Amino acid sequence: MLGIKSTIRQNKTYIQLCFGQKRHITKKSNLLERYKITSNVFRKPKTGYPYFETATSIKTIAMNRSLIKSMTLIALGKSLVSCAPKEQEVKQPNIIFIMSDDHAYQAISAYGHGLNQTPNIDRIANEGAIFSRATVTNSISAPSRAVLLTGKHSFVNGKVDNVQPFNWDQDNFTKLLQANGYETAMIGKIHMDGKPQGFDYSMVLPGQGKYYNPDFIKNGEKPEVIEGYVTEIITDLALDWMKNKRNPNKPFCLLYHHKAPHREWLPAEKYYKEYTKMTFPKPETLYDDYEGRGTAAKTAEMNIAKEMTWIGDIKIYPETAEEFGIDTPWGRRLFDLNIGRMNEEQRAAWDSVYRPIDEDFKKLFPTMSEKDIMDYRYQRYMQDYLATIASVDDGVGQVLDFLDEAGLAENTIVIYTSDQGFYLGEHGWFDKRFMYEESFRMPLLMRYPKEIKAGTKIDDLVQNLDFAPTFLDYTNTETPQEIQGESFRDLVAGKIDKWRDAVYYTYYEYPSVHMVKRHYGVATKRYKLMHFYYDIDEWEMYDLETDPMEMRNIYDDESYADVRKDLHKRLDELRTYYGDSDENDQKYLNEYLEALKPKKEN
Ligand SMILES: [Ca+2]
Repeated sequence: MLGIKSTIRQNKTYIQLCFGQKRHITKKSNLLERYKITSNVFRKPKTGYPYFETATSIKTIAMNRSLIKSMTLIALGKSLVSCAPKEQEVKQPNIIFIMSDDHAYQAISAYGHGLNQTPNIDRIANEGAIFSRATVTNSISAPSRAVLLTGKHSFVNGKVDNVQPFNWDQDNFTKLLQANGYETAMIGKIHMDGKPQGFDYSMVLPGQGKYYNPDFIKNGEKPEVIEGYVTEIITDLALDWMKNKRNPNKPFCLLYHHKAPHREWLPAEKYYKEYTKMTFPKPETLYDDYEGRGTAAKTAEMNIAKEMTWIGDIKIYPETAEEFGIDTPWGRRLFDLNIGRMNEEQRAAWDSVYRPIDEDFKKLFPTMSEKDIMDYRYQRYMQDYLATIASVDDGVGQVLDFLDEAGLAENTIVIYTSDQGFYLGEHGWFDKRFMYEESFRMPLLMRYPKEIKAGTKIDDLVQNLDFAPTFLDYTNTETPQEIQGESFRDLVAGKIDKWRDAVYYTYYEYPSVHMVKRHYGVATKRYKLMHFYYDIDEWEMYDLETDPMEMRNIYDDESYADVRKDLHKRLDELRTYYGDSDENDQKYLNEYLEALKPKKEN
């Protein structure tokens, strides 16, 4: 068997060449000297591209990659394989990747917004690191999950929106971990059709999944109902896999993915009893009129007062909605799909709390002003949304406790994040999709006692694009050249002081529910430039330092002319670097519009 493998020890890269059972370990610098190639080829650069620590142009990098590929193929008989993991010098770490769905960073107490308490999730930050500017590349569920798995932008992995299918046959990081001796599992919400590939065990919700008595698909088989509350079930399944189902002799990687707090926010009994009595502080932009922004913000349909449904989201009973003429077929359908799934006991408990709320609503509604409706809906939204998070936090606590009890805490990387951010009334909105800060940012907390100091705070621009290469780095698994993210292992360990200075973003799902227009953009730590296209052609630019809530589009402000010019340049560079283009935008638009066409009957 032939193979090459690079390892980093004491900041030096060693290249391990394997010829059958014989190994030849050499310093990377020696090998590089022999083949006259630059160091960026072997390990992806640690700083923000297109600018690297060493002054190398994109073109040179591409040439070098091609050179090393040729060299490798010739020297190794077209076989590029990792060395067997048996002779590891260091025990490989386990990974528990916890992802919830639509969990806003504003709703994690470690971020200091004062809305709710999440002591267990906070523990990950207190004992490890918290990231203040972690962002997604595309703020919507399934595309974000595809980026996580592949380490590639949406326009490269093909899953640009919730409509296009995900191609499971392409490489993903858990397949690579499996090849490197890991046992892998995916438990909870994956939100992509087809049997998950790259997992020794999968137990996933079909589609969005249900809060009460949900169906689960085990290893791609027929869905089966599991009685109970979804967040508690997912935690139980994750614990059961770690305790009883996995091979204890292998390192493991568990994707423990919650459905909560996704719409329509049905909490567990213990928490709706508590949270429906609470009142929450309102964001300062709750009554935003969208002046100062472009057409996209004005025409989006995600306003709490206007676009939430009384029955589905606010949990008004259908007969009450009918009485006031605010009933909709969609609301009724949601009621049947959600509350209609409950068993007698669950339903009786639910009615004991939500019936009295409904009775109060009947008294209030006839005299409610538009502002009263916004206030009422905001409070009801926060009560249910935050109550579902309380169960997620409990689950995280159980998992952390298990790691302590099993003696696994030291050698396990624990990450907490969400598939994107979410609006909790900022700009009057719920939902996500925009490159504006609340949906662009995702919460990110991470613990790994061996390498990360407790209380670490990272303000650099990391993305969900970086998860795959980061895990491959931690596990000493070769990172394929096609992966577009960067490992943030050394960044979070405090070993480097240079990092990328800008990130790239794309969003495609339009026209669709919530009507957020197609756009792409670039963000630096301070500025953001976005282009909304297809049925409009508008640019927006924001200065987060002077305008953190992004209320004033400064694109046409001549005092920012130099900044605008620089951001355009960075945007062009990143589009070129990642391989995106106007042609790509058009291609995905055509495919989307085609998929929306009604299917002709035979
Ligand atoms: Ca989501």
